[in-house]
Amino acid sequence: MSDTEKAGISRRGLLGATATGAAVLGGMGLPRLSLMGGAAGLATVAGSTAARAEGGAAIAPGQLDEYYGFWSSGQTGEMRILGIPSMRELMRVPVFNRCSATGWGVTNESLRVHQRTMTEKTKKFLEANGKRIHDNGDLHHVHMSFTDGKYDGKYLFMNDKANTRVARVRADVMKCDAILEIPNAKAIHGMRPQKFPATKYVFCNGEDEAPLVNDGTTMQDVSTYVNIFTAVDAEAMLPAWQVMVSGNLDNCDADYEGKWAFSTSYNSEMGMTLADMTASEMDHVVVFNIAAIEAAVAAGEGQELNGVRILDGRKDANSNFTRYIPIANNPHGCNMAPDKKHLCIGGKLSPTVTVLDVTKFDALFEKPAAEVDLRSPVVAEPELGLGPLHTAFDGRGNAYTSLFLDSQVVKWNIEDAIKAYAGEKIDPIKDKIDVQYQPGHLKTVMGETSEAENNWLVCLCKFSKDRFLNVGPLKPENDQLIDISGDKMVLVHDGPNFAEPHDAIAVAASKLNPLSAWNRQDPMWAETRKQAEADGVNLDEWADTVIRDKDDPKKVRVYMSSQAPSFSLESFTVKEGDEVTVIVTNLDDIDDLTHGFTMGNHGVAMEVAPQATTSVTFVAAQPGVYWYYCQWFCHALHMEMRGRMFVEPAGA
Ligand code: CUK
Ligand code: CUA
Ligand code: CA
Repeated sequence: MSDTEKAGISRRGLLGATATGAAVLGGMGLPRLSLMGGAAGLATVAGSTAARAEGGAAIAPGQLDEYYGFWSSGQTGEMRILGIPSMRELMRVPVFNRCSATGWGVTNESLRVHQRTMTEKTKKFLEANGKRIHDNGDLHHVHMSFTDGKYDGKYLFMNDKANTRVARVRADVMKCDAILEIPNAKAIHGMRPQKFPATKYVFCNGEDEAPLVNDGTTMQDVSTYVNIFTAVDAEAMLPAWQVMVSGNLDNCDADYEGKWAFSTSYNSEMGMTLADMTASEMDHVVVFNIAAIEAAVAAGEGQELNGVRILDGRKDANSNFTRYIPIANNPHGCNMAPDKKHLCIGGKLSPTVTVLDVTKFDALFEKPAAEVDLRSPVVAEPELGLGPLHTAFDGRGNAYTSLFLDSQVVKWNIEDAIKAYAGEKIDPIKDKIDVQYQPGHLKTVMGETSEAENNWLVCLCKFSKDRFLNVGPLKPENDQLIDISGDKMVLVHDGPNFAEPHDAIAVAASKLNPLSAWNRQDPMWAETRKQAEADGVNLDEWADTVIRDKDDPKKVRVYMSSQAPSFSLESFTVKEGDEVTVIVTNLDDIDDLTHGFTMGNHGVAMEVAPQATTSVTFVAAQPGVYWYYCQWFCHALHMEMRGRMFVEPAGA
């Protein structure tokens, strides 16, 4: 429940109130969501209706949001943190991308994260292309780790469809600490953490099919193609097991009992062309039986390939690992309701959402698949509008489905839909609202957990068209904030966003408590500290040592400390062609005192946050003087925080 609801005041009522009312309410224990009149000078969350245009919900300067919003960024490859309800962007966390500001993708610490679970094949492939890592990604889904069906504030997991990867961000420092390239699968799309009893696994859908042994020998023979479902060990960030399935895998979710995972499949046809992929009347939802899979893995069933045990859960294998529930052709969204019972499948090509009662899944596994009614868990199938993609939930039994083609969000009641399916004369649709335009995912506050709230809905629109000043042929997306506290949905904010948030989650601020300074012993630089120790350098003190490697004289390590407004070294000398590693420890521990290290004309820059040790390796260019400087504004004398690298001719 939000502060506002606890205070017994409807937010909708507040939205129309005056500045005077705000002052009064401000004294009533409403610390964050404030009201405003036109002249109050606050950052307005503009209302969409005439009445609300005069005022709106706002977060005043200096006031904090009630919720963290974790946003995916699609092809940008990073995770973003927004405040809800202000929709202010708070931070960008580079993950699969190369970040100019922080040095992610270039610093040694980030390269280690990237390379930790890279296959030999990938390494060879990248080296052949003159690269050390893939520095692009397609990050569609970001989800937090769970304990007992609730967000536990520990990790955030995210997928990379482009390079078949899954990454983890530590919520204590909001940095990525693991990137796993999943073997045997292709294009990780849908991805969800296990909800109960805790996130032991992260479930990962392989969207594209390929030969199981993908070595070029059977490329043209599509009968050798398979799709792979992977469970990743969330703590080790290594694959735990895989299941071969019939049909591709799109979105997925997990139940509240730790028994099932489920995935939508839009290509049960295993077609290679659009015509082939939409040929059937029906596709399916795959239900994965976790206990049966774990038992088979423990018994050594199936086969091992690239270090992972793979079970055959395809249709004609008649295993007890999977069941295929027929669903109208080309479904998309896969959303488990906070009532712990109902799974909602977005019809996409069909105007319906199919509601499955997951407590009826046990019966599907009691007999061979051919002997059970695979549609028996269907308890409702309301017709909601055109292009239903994803569904979000509040804590009152309502569902909110995005209608891509209709450019609307439809609010409907799950129990009413079940009654209507059973023959009662009742309309499950409660409200519809136009959104701008073409929505994909939509999110309520903690609606993917057992703690769904009833206040906000974020709708991630794929097109903004005319909603903002024209910025050229490439337009921003539009993340809209909708007030769902009352019977009618009310649009309260347009939030332009860069390519291309697919998904987001909203987490109560109380669930998280990120650090303001790094721990010196953080595993992120354990390796660097070990090297420093071997070099006889104490990183906890003012360090100003330049060391040439005894075994490999081309390698130079430059140890520096930073303390506003200076580096411990005003200059250092290397030779042309040397492989130079600069290690900077920020001895400042004051809140927000981040330094940086940029080496001029070497393509090198990195963030050095309070108490952090970061390092970067580069090859010294042609002889001459190169200035390095702190690029993170830190002090009145920040411009003076610089030094010289002297590069001597190689032969000298
Ligand atoms: S998918 Cu993008 S709108 Cu990748 Cu979750 Cu549905
Ligand atoms: Cu240190 Cu700017
Ligand atoms: Ca299909």
